[in-house]
Amino acid sequence: MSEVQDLIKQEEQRQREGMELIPSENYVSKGVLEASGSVFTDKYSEGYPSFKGLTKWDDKRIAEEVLPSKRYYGGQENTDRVERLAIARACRLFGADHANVQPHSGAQANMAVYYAWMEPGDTILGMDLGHGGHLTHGAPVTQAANVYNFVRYGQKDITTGEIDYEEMERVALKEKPKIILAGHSAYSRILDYEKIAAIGRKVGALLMADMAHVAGLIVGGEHPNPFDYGFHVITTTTHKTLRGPRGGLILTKGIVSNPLKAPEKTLENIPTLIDRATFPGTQGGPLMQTIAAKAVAFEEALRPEFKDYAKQVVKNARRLADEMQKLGFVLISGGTDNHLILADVMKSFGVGGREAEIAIDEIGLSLNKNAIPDDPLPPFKPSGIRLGTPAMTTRGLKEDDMEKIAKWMKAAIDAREDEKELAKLREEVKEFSLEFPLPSDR
Ligand code: DSN
Repeated sequence: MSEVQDLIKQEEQRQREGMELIPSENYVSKGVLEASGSVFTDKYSEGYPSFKGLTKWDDKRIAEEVLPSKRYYGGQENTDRVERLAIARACRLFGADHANVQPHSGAQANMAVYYAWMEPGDTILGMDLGHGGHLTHGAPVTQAANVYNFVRYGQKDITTGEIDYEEMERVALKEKPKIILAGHSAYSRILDYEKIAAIGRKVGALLMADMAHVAGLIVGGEHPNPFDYGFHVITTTTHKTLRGPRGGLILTKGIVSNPLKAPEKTLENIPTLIDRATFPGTQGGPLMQTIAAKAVAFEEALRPEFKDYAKQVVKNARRLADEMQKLGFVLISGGTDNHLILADVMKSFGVGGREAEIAIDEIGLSLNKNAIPDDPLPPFKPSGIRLGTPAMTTRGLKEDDMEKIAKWMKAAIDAREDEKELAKLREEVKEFSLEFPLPSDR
């Protein structure tokens, strides 16, 4: 135990003395951290709580009212109430009819949707991993790619990030996918949900949006909500821009019915189909400590100040992109409309993404190497780096601080073989970072 405690202390120190630039990471509040480490971790709660007679708008009543439990184990009076709170808050955040808060991760959430709606061999049209899509959108190394048939769309022009919607439509008409999947993990523009939905309707596909990266921007009002364009399902993680615990979430439109009875496979039954596909379809017991932490994070995201946070994330990213370009970084899609930046460091400075990641890490700024679209280099030594502003913005950094961050990154790349210079830069980053306490230290 003492070794682990030591490592926790060391990680706290690393986080305090550096800045997190990885766009899929964030720093959670004390409340989220406490719920994550609470005694809910001890509880088995297979099954779902029901809302019988309760509205999703009255947290006070949800927190107080104990209903007969429908789970497979006893002792659920608190787990039922905490899961109901998480569900109700998630629905309010995204304008969903139903939420499944049990997926252990974004990957589990996506698997549950595929399993709920498709048969082995059915086709999904998703964004190419190499053009910004995600592993779970059909990378050949995944289990899903061995069960389902993935076809792809990508960017038409990587200098602007424009998606090739004509190609998307052509592929959709030819392949008749059961699901059209909008979403990405390394793309810095905004998808045209209206166009995607129109294509989906033409071929009768389920419209699914994997919003893991931009979920916080959607609830903060900075990005469009796919539900407003007729999407049927949104999956997301809860720990990126949404700033909750590490986990997954599935939001649906449709009729919620008893998960113990198999409903017909229709669009309106999607909420129940997905509940059944999550448990018992693809998961066992939910992580109740994480569900409690999700409930805390969702309440934080419902507060008006979360809108200010989301706005600042985007402002910071735009400014950081500008400052990086001034220093010679070549950016994929020429800039950003969200929280994320993808830079081709090979083209910019003749340096690989891996070397850049190591040098920048060396001075206390964490980001990740990343493939650029149609990267000629292999995934472990790609041409690019990926970074973003969700975590820095939580620490309290504003637009003018982005100039410093961009300069430090460039200086680290330039000094990548100069240990003395890297050590000097590390001290500067440390001094700066300590001025911005972690939320859990405030
Ligand atoms: N690994 C996540 C990311 O960094 O984007 C996606 O799951």
